[in-house]
Amino acid sequence: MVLNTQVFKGASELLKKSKSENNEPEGPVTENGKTSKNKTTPSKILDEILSTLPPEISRYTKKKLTEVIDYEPRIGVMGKTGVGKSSLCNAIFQQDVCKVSHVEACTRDIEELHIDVGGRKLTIVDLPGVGESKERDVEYKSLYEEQIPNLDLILWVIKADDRVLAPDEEFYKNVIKPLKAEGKILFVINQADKIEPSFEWDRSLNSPSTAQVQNLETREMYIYERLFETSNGCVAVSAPLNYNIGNLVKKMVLRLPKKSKAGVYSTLREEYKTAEIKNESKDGFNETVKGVLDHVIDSAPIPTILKEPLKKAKDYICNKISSFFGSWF
Ligand SMILES: Nc1nc2c(ncn2[C@@H]2O[C@H](COP(=O)(O)OP(=O)(O)OP(=O)(O)O)[C@@H](O)[C@H]2O)c(=O)[nH]1
Ligand SMILES: [Mg+2]
Repeated sequence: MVLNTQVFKGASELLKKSKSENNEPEGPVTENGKTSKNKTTPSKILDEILSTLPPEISRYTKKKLTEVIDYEPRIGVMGKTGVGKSSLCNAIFQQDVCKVSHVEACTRDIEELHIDVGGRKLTIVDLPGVGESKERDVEYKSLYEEQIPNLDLILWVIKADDRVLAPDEEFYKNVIKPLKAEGKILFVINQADKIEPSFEWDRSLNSPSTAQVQNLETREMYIYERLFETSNGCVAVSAPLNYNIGNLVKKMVLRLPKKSKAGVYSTLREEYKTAEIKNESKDGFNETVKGVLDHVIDSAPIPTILKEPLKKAKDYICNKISSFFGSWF
């Protein structure tokens, strides 16, 4: 009973606050005119935002929201050896501090690359298998079965001038399809500069000639027919030349689950953090926060009538948290 009154009182206070305050300006919090990314730690902010809720609910909500804020995305990369997987990751992500670890997965050792950008972490999982012997597909199936549920997205890299697609096709059919993992895959045609006639690549504009564009489109269509579903999406890039990486990043962020967009956003190279990608990531973050609050309200051990003020206070909490997006991500 004490809890019920507290909930009601807390939610009403939040409501009152929400009416008297305007939304905070977007962006990092400033202190003495200086912007600081890490000073406003989510923990302190959440304590403040949730302070009027009863302790039990506040603690639980904080735990859940911290999981959302601290989420560390995991991105898989796969494709035959030498297609440009490492070059591609270098082109997409900031890699100020990184370390590589070898993780035992099934009977194989897989490589994980850990990116840390000012405390925001992301893991790239280098997935082996494509282009190896067909006999090992069964073994790879169990490895992928183990890995895929923990991946937010998989980039499957194919070389633009690779004429032998059969190994990719086999792997897709034998490993990916049975695991129903098609939805997590985004195909990347790398080494676009090498598509015929490769001497026509415009170095000053860093772009393909008309004939190369046509051949890239034909290639994409061919891959679509042979390999994957239209829902997968496909984008042609050249990693070391930074050609079309912005487009790839956009497709990646659109395809990511809502919960991981913001985490990925924060580790992108600055040039790819466009307003569009930021908005998409922020929307994903806000939706996830809303989902957490809905869950908390639904599962709180209080009568339905007392949940109403909490529901109204939800918008206030969401707006408050959202206003810190710029300083956290
Ligand atoms: N011309 C051109 N060369 C590229 C491109 N992407 C990668 N390369 C080159 O291809 C070679 C292999 O690239 P990596 O990024 O090491 O390929 P990988 O898939 O990580 O290779 P493994 O880790 O051995 O499987 C390197 O010499 C790269 O510089 C591209 O888009 N265009
Ligand atoms: Mg590599």
